[in-house]
Formats: sequence, C-alpha cells, structure tokens
Amino acid sequence: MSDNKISRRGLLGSTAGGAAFAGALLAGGAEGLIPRRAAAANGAYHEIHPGELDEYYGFWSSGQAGEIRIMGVPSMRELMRIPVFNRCSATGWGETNESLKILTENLLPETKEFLAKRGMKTYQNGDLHHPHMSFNKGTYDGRYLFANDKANTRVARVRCDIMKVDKVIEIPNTSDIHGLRPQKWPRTGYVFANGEHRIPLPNDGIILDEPKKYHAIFTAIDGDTMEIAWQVIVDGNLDNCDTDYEGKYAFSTCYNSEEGVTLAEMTASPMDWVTVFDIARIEAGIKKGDFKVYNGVKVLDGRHGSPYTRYIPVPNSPHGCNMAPDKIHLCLNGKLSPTVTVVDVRKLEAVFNGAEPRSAVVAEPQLGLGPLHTAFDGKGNAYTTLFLDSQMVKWNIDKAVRAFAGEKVDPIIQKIDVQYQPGHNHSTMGETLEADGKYLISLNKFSKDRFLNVGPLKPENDQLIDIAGGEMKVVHDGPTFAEPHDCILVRADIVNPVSVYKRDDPMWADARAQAKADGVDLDYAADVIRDGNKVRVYMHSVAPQFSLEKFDVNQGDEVTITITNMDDVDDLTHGFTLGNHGIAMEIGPQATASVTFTADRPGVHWFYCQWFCHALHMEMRGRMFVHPKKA
Ligand code: K7E
Ligand code: CUA
Repeated sequence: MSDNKISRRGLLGSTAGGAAFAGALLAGGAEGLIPRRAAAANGAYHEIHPGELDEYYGFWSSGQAGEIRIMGVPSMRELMRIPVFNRCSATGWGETNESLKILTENLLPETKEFLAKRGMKTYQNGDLHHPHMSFNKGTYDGRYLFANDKANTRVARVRCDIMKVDKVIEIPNTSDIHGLRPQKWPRTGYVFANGEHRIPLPNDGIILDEPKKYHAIFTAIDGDTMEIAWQVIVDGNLDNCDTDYEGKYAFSTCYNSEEGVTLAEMTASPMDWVTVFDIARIEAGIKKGDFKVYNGVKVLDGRHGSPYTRYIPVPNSPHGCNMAPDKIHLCLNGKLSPTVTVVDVRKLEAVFNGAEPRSAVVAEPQLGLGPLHTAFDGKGNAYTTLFLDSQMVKWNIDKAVRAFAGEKVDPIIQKIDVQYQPGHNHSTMGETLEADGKYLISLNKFSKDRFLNVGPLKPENDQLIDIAGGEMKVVHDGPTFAEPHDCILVRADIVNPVSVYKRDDPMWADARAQAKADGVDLDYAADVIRDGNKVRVYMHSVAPQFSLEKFDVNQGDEVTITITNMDDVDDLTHGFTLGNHGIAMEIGPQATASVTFTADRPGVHWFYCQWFCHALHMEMRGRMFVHPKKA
C-alpha cells in the first residue's frame, strides 16, 4: 500500500482543488492522433454494410434528456429512442392516458399535490444515468431494462418485448437516485438504487441547515413488482453501485464520507469508502423487525456498527463501482485518486465477522489521472477511463493483485487517447458472465474539434474501440446529444422484441375496460359516447383512414379519444395529431392509445395521422367540430 498512498495535494496541485481540477479538465489529451476510421485488428468486421444487422444492442442512457436510446453496435447507428422521464412529442409519452397512468400511479401523494399546483400531472424532465438489464444466473435475460432518474428521485422499468416503459416509481425518504443495478444472481430479483444526496428524514422543513442530521438511503426494489422491498440508512453518501455474482452483496461508492455540503468539505478527507450491503443479513433484520417505517417503507439503520453494512476505506472520492465477471474482483474507481481499488469479495464474510475492512483489498494499481469507470473483457483484463488524462487504460487484474502483494510486475498493458474526457465505458456483455471482449465503448464528455461546429453546445463523442485483437483501437466516433452517462452492450440474440402488439396488452387495459362499459368493440370502433359533459370518441384506423371522418363535441366537454390501429403489418404505425390542441400520439400496429382533453376552442379542428403510413397518408385526416357554448 505504501507506494500507492495518495496525496490529494500532489494530485490537484497546491492551488484550490476546484481550479486545478477544471484546468486539467480543459487540458484534454493529445489531439488528432487517432485516424477517424482505422481498420480493426483482425479485419474490418466492425464495418456494418447497408442492409446488415448489428451484433449487439446498445442501450444508452441520455442523462438530462431523460430517455433511453437503442443503438446498434458496432455500427453505432441510433436505432430507436425510448421516452422514459421526458415528454416525447412524437409518441405522446407524457400526454396519452396510457403513459400518464404509468408516470403518475406511483408518485408520492405530496408530489402529485405539488405538481398539480404547477398545473402538471407529472414531471416533464428527468436525468437518466444508468440503464441496466435484468439478469438470470449472471447474464442478461432480455426481460427488462431498469433506469434511474437522478433529477426527480425515480426508477423506471422498460419492457424489452415492446421497448416501452411499463413502470415508474418515485422513491420516498431519499433524494436523487444515482447508482442503479439489478441483482445478478440467482436472478433479478432486487434492483438496487442509490440515493445520492443526503437529506433530513423526514424532510419536512424542521431540519434545514444542519447537514450532520441528513441521511443518504439505499433502496432495494423488487424488480418483478416494482415495489420497494426495504431501505437502509447509511453514513456518507451513495454514488455508483454494483452487485456480486452470488446474490450476497451490493456495493456503493461514497465520495462524501465527510458528510459535507461544500466542495472543500466533500473533498477534505484523503479516504472515503465503499459501502458493502449484506443482503441476507438485511433480510434477516427485516424478519426480526429491526426497522422503522417511513412513508410505508421498512427502513433499517445501516450506519457504522450495524450488522448490515461494512465500510471499506477507498481513496479519494471514488466514483465507478464495477464487479468483474471473474466473480471475485470488485473495482472502485478513484476519481480524485489515480488508483482503482480492488476488493476480493471472497474476503467480505470475514470483514462482516470482524476482520479489518481493508483486509478485503487485494490490489490498488495506480493507473493515471481521474479513473471513473472500469469495464471487463472476460479474459482477466480491465479497462478504466481516465477522465483527466483523456485516456483508456487496459490493465490486468491478476498482475495488479500480484503487484499489490509485492511482486515486481506492471499491471498496465496499454493506454490510448480518447477524444475527450471519458466518463463511463462499457464492453460487450462486460457486466455479465458472458463478457466476450470484442468491443469497448468510451463515452466521452467532450467532442471539441471532432465534429463540424454546431455552436457553443457541442455533442458528446461516443467512441467504439475494438479490443478483440488484444490491442485497443479506436474505430469509430459517434456524436450524441446530452448526455449519455452510461450504456450496456447486449448480444443481439438475447433481445427479442415483437413487431406487432398483442391486442390484449396490459398497457391499454383501462381503455379496454372503459370501452366494454360503453358497449364498444375497440377493434371496429366508430362510436361517440356521451356521458354528461364527458364524451368518449372511439375510432379504429386502417391505412389510410380513421373510422370517423368527423365528430361533434360541445365547448367545455371533457373529450377522450381512443384509437385502435387495426393494421397488423410490421412497421405500420399510425399516429393521431389534433391540431392546435398540443396533442399527438403514436399508435403502433394492433395498439390502442387514448388521450383526454377539454374541448375549449369552438370551431373546426383537423386531426391527422402523423406517422407516414401509406401513399395516401396525407389524406388520413378528419374533423372535430366544437360547438360553441350557448350564451
Ligand atoms: Cu456520469 Cu454513472 Cu451518473 Cu460516472 S455517472 S461519468
Ligand atoms: Cu396513418 Cu399516416
């Protein structure tokens, strides 16, 4: 450990840490050295020609854009976007009754009340950092994607059969969900979510500027029901997280063991820690009633001295938390420390039984400046992003362990420049037992000069790195809009979405029930049902026509329009846009979608199909007559 000791001063210089950090950040790496498109080590197999399909699905987060993006890898083509926490103009996500139900049904009552006062049903923004797929026996099972919302403390689930969100839950008692990981073994299971920012519990205004009385909270969600199983109060805060391959532990990095609120306070200590959660001990604690209930959730106290957690010191402000597919090594990325701390999870039982916490640390290689995240190739190698150095470093875990034990061996195998300042990286199947070591993605926060100038706001640069040949080679630059923090790369055979919806999909169960109550057959609907000042308009569509060319409502009516797309052809999506009403929605093949609004604009209003569906798509339209209120 001695020659790995970190001096914060040495790293950041003697000036104020923030200024030095920013300076290093802007310095960038060596520029212009990497050709735009190099041949792959073993032939240019990363070239995907027109008509060819990609080998991997990439699921990209989008940070403050609030959505998930589906990419093809290695072509780096963006294939689709899944609206999650954002409002989507194309699909009507955040506007249709079906999406609003999902977005609102698990908001806390006080959130609903707060939003209603702002004239909102749900939040219109989110900050989605970490998309991860559900697991079965240590590898992806293609069922679900889970993702966090750092901005509004939510977790969402995407159904991978249709690539749409089916659950959004707000997490009580905590603030700003950051790290998120599903359990890998035996299956998902729990989805773990880190509340990053410390707040009072309860956060009701009684405690304000008393940071020592704030808490960070770790949440376990049942991935099948999307209900919260339990929460654990911790010391420090919670940044990123991961789980082991035996279903025993979850891990979270803490960059604020100081429990400070200013930059100086948060970075004061040369050591922070990784918090280890013992899942069986926590479950036993729940069983014997060792919890308090806040907002209906069982909350255990996992602070220092509790049987549920251990705090293993890690230098300084660790960020990424990555479990290697060798099932043994957990890598904690130093951020302000040039090191990655490697914990051997086999030594954790001893730590829970009283061994010194650092006794589980088996390596701490010095890799370069600003290590943020680590990916794996399944061959014993790790790839770590160096934010400040603008580099990717490949190193060998076994060599790092041997070096830590005193052997004279250099674990670093190769460093390459990336353009510029990488945050997350990810390798093909790299967070599973099927890690195959073919490709590595570097998600670079800055693109600077890599693309045509588009103004002060530049895209980011997602670089594809070929790692199959043993040597890292950057083979593609891909600009992306704000701000993919993370991605996963899933072998294409694991993901099997349908092309046409099933008519009995639960997504529109409410619309189906209402239609039944109204005596309407959704499949062949062309009905207008009046129910007091509520009007329910039912249509179906077959390209290029809606089943109603016109319908009448009165000013002030609450109108619900429900449309079923009876085309059952692949790729035949219709839409419904109601002019000058701010309404547009997607209706996929065999799907039903609905929207509710108050008809308050007398006159003729055209509706039209906004998804190009037919040669006569422009003719796919109709009229809504709004009769003025009688004076
Ligand atoms: Cu940006 Cu995973 Cu939120 Cu690191 S996190 S870079
Ligand atoms: Cu239907 Cu365009």
